[in-house]
Order: sequence, then C-alpha cells, then structure tokens
Amino acid sequence: MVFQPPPTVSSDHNPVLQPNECSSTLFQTIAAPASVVWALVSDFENPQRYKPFVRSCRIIDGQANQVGCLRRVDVASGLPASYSIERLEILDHDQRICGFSIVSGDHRLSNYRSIMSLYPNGSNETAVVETYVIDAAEANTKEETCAFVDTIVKLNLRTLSRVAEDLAGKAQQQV
Ligand code: A8S
Repeated sequence: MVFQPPPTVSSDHNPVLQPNECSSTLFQTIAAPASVVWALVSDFENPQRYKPFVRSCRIIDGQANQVGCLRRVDVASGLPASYSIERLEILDHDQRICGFSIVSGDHRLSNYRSIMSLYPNGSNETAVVETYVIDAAEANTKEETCAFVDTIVKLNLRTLSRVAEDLAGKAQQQV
C-alpha cells in the first residue's frame, strides 16, 4: 500500500537541521484503530511492548509517562550498546504525538530525538509518521548514521504494526 501523508502532518516532521545533523522520516500503515496504536506508543515506561531490541526498561527519574521523566532502556546483547537513558519530551494525547530524546548511554547516538504522530485513517487503520534527528557520528558519514538508525526505527515500526494488529484482532474476537 502506498502511504499518503496526511495534509495536516505536523511541522515537527520537517525539522530545520544544523550542518552536522541528519534526519529521516519513516512511515507505517497499521490495520488497527489509532486508539490501540496510541496505547502502545504512549506507554513510555514499556517500549519493550513493540521495540524488539529492548530487553527491559525502568523509570529512573520523574513520574512515569509524564513529560520530563527519564527511562533507562537495556537492550539485547549483540548490539553496539547495552543501555540508553531517554527523556520523554512530548506526550499529546489529543493529537496523538509523542517524542523523546536520548540523553546518555554507552552508544554512539549523539543528540538523538524522535517524534511520532498517529493519524487515524478511518476507524480501523492508522498512519504512523516518525521523524528523528541526530548528529552524524564522529567516525561516520551522515548517510551511514542514518542507515543504522533507519534499520532500527523501521524494525520498531514493523513490530508496532504486528503487535497493534494482533491486539486489535483479539479485541474483535471478544465482541
Ligand atoms: C528507538 C530508536 C533507536 C534506538 C537505539 C535508534 C538503541 O536502543 C539500539 C541500538 C543502539 O546502538 C543505540 O526508538 C540504542 O529506540 C537498539 C541503545 C539507543
């Protein structure tokens, strides 16, 4: 299916970049209501529900799922990092927009921030748009940095789609 960006797509998805930054916007269409997808992505405390590399997560500062809180994410072994500290930057339940930044960790992602918006496409489909901005890694080109991050974000979006569609399917069976 060809993704049609909604006409009202938030300007957050057109960031102004500094010379050392790179950015990418990824799209995913999900056959599940926006409420189901939002329940997953707005749960900042539990990214492991749809991010396959996340092994565990806990809130280390602030109140869970309130803007400003920090989470510590531990990732699967075999990756070039073991953990990441991330701050919830935006959580807009009305417009279904959430965003976080990576503040530290033992990885090489510097100044990473991401914003995700959901757009209901009728009652049973959701368009997801995710844009991230990151500093080009020291030893890598912008293209290499974005290729690495794109791989992770695409996998997260595909997993989100599968998990949300499973949940929506189960909910339907109970009716
Ligand atoms: C996200 C996005 C990213 C997560 C990256 C880019 C990460 O969790 C993984 C490998 C790394 O090297 C960096 O939405 C880090 O989570 C899977 C640990 C941050």
